[in-house]
Amino acid sequence: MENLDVSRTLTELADLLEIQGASPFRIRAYRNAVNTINSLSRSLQAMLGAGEDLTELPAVGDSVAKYIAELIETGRISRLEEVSAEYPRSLVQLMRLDGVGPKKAKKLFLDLKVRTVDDLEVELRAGRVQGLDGFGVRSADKILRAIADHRKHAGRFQIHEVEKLIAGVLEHVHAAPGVGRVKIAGSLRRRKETIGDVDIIAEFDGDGTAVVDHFVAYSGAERISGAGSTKGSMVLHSGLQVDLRVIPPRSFGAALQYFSGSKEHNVAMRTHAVRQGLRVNEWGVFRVPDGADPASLGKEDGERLAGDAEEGVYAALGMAWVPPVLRENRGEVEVAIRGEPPELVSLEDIRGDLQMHSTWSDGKASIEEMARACIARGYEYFALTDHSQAMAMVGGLTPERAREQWLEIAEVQARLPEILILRSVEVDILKDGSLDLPDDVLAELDVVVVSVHSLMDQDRRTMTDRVIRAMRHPSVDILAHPTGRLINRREPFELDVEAMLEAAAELSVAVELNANPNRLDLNDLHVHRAKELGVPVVISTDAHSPRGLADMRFGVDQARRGWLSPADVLNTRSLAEMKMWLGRRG
Ligand code: DGT
Ligand code: CA
Ligand code: CA
Ligand code: ZN
Repeated sequence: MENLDVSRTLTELADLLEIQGASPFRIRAYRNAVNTINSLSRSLQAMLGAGEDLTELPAVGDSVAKYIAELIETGRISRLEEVSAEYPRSLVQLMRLDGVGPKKAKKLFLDLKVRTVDDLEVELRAGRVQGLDGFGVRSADKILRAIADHRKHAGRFQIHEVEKLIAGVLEHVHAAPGVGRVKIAGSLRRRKETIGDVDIIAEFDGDGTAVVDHFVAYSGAERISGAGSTKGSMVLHSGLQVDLRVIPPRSFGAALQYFSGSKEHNVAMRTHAVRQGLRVNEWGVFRVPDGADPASLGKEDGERLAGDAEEGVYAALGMAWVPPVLRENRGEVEVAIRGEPPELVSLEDIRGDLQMHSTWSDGKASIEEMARACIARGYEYFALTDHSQAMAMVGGLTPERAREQWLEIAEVQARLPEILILRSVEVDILKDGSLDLPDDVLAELDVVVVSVHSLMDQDRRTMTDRVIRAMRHPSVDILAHPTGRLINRREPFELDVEAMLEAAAELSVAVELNANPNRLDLNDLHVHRAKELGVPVVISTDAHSPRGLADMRFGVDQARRGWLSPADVLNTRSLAEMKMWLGRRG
């Protein structure tokens, strides 16, 4: 069992207890334990196996430690089953809908016997929810929209979750006797923000039955959905499906290419092959014999031109190798045929991070801790962007506190000359597009980052005008998480991204690609458009702890999917160049 399975189950328990109305302290304790588990680098199962005492972990008390042990040993938590006898587990999905929450989920269950999202939709459409205390027509509409979003996302996992769930599987596949190369294919290799299922290919010479049997014997499998001599599929405890294909060495590269997709990329490749009298499939690239009807050929008929290595597959078709992040049929096939693959930004190009929080607002680490973590990552500069006063519940900075913070920044800066700390604030864009700090404070910041955190349900026109008005303020440098989406949880708000980007180009404002894997906002298509319009993109982590700084790679992957080169990304610039950009308005 993976740590993520444990933390998901504990979260479910905490959610159900919250619906039941248990002590907020107990619920808080479980959620804190979940945070600890999520940041653990070692496997809980291995720690228990080695006889370690889990209560030595931060925020893990006796009862949580017992639950973890029970879950890992038996696959269940009896306390969770007790609570779910009273409040069904399906209510957790309900309470996670935007506009519902634990109290309303409880009320819906007690008053209308709503147990599932489907039940809720029926009741909403029948107009029976609208009359309940605490629900109005407006909130009913909002919940209906949330249900539609929920359906759209159901079953897809976020990339950072998948990485955690799959690490053990890969190790397991590598350990299968006689297996050679093992590679991840599919959407995970293309670094998509969400993953439907994981595709793995393993090289093996001969009948693959034993390899497949080994694969599906994985301890983390909840059930096996298929096992044969070339292919196996299993579903992990989390619900994530993993497919394995066993491939002979001569076809390994072709299979890697085929199963990496996307389907649309493959279709375009195949069309290009046919034009040249060639055939490409998961077995290799073959020359179609003169006069042969391609439809009647066996899978490996014709002269084999490539197959063992992926580079060879592209080369045989007269194409440059295409980085997997580009394989979405968005022009990459044509570019590869011309032999001009675009230069893509990489993690090593990043020289600073322009959004992060400290304990001055909702961050968990001090300014100095964040600065040292940035130094450890080799950065030349970073911007400290605590929230502004409108975010009162997280201690957003008033003008007075901003000035106090500058004193601490100066102290830390004096101790750490190896990095430049840029004074900044993530300033709220208020209802009408005005900014949440007075002009004199904004003028004294090195970087002004602005973003929307309130009234996210404004109509398109109002929201677009609001954001563009904020960008017109002469102090503004960066628009952060421009669409406000939370992947699988909250849709982007109504914003005309095209109009926003045109304004950014005109006003010389940069746009953020927020690297937090829950956001990835702007997305790949948006940053591609920013590049076309000449708008600089900043890849920022929005870290709330030193660990959050490591999310940079997710942002870089999304930027690569948007074809960004180092020159398109603002924070690849050296300190001197960055200072020049910040002083661009004279
Ligand atoms: P996912 O799993 O929904 O996140 O997306 P993928 O891209 O991983 O899709 P998946 O798992 O259904 O299939 C893996 C790859 O196999 C896919 O990217 C391309 C290839 N593939 C699957 N079905 C077809 C097909 O009908 N035609 C072609 N040309 N390729 C296919
Ligand atoms: Ca897949
Ligand atoms: Ca698949
Ligand atoms: Zn924010």
